[in-house]
Amino acid sequence: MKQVISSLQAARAAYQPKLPKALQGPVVAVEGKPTESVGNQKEIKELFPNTYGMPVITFESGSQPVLEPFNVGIILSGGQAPGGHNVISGLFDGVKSLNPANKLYGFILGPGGLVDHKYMEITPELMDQYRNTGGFDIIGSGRTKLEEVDQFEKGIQILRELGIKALVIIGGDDSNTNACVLAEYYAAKKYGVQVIGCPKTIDGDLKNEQIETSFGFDTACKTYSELIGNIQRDCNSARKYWHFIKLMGRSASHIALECALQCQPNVCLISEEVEAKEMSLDDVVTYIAQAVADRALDGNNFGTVLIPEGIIEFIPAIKKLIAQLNDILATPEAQNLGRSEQIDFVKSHLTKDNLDVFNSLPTSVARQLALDRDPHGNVQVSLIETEKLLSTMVATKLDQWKKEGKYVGKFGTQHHFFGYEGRCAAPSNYDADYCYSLGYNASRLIANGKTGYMSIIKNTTQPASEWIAGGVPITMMMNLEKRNGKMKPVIRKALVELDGAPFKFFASKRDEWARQTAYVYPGPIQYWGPAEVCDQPTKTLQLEQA
Ligand code: FBP
Repeated sequence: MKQVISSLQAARAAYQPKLPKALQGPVVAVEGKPTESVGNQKEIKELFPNTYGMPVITFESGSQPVLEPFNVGIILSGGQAPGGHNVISGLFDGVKSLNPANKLYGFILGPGGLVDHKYMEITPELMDQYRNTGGFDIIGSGRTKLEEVDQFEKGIQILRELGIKALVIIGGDDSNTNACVLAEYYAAKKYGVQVIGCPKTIDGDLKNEQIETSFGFDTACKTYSELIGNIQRDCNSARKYWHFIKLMGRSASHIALECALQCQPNVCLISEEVEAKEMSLDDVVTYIAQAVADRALDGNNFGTVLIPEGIIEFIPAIKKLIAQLNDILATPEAQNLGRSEQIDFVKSHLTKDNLDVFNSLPTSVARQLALDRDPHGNVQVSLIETEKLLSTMVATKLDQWKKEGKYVGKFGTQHHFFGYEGRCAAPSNYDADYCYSLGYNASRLIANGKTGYMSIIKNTTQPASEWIAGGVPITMMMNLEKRNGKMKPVIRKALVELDGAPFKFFASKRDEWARQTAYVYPGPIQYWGPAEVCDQPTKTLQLEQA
């Protein structure tokens, strides 16, 4: 189906994303030393005998061997993130540059498309409609977990039928973990199909020494920051509301922190700090209420509060409760029950401490924690209205303080949840270039016969020509963690580091931002204009790399 396109989209379609210098011509793969996983080395090595210990790869200018024509498959997995189409266009251009007869097939609606044999060829005409656009709609995405042998075997049938030599899986930590399991399985079976991962997620939590940032984080944070800036202008104009703004990011608070660095709100909660300080829900509420009361002393009955959506899971008492709920829900008895029976079953199996916490939560929150899980076993935090929960509890506390003569202001509230608004935004120049490079680079990993690797692009705070392209073995990022009641090999999630430069900078400024009105209004993403306006990476990345 041909899309109806806006004039901005038409102008953006003509944008040629930048590539690192090394990828602008033929490459040679330079191998580093053998690697170890970040944790549980012995167990991970046993689980991945064919893909463990491989070296980190860096591409340098060199000569590319001439290859027979081959076909490649691509899957978009999990939540949308700006730049997905550019990974595909980079891969498309990369495989075509190796041999124009090469074909790229997209599996429809995520990993399920591979298993159910639903696919389409990505033709040049189709590709050209999606260059530099947001969204994953070219082939769609899905959250089916690829982890069963039966799925892998169904996958190999269609891969063979289509003559596919390599599969590229674009996903977050869970999807790349599954990509690695698939790579290992196909390697062990000597099926001759390579599997390459690409680091995607707006959450920003798929990063480590080798991966500077996951794609989409830059655009999503800039989109939310524009909206937060607009709210702050409104807030500072009317001066009558406290805006409680929940921001996506299932576990880590990277998005909230980046938006705080960009917008300088009055309050920004960081889940990792809440956990480290062992704060209770009441401590969190008191912290916000104090900021409200302090500003009221200056006559400022307005403000902004940023809340990471995963905060509830980081409050130690609730975290303990969720861990036990996960174990209870993983038992066969629990899985055969209806939803209302499950609640009773869960309650009858909780320890006294956990039951007390469970009973203290509003019913809707307790039900969310107890029942709804995504296919990877995660609590669906985006469905919990934490912004309303916290503002209601702050209002109760302020009423109490008013009675005690400790608070003199007025407390009107508005609520917002920014998540889906940013996940399909048209990629910023940074994400357009970064994603295109990740995809193009994946074609070079394939050409060099690699499997079980993730495509990586580093040095991205420098101009694109100086970016460094290569690959990291996925096993290197793994350790064992408990999932659905069992220890599983998974890529370690990167949470906000409290001794890292972005958090430290925020912590050094937040008291000033809390009391004063020090708002910054970042405005919309710009595509054309001076580099300091259009091409800046996130503040998080700039502080990390400084
Ligand atoms: P990924 O980790 O798959 O990229 O998705 C992250 C995310 O956008 C979270 O921020 C959010 O909690 C979740 O997806 C929402 O999931 P869904 O798209 O299924 O509603």
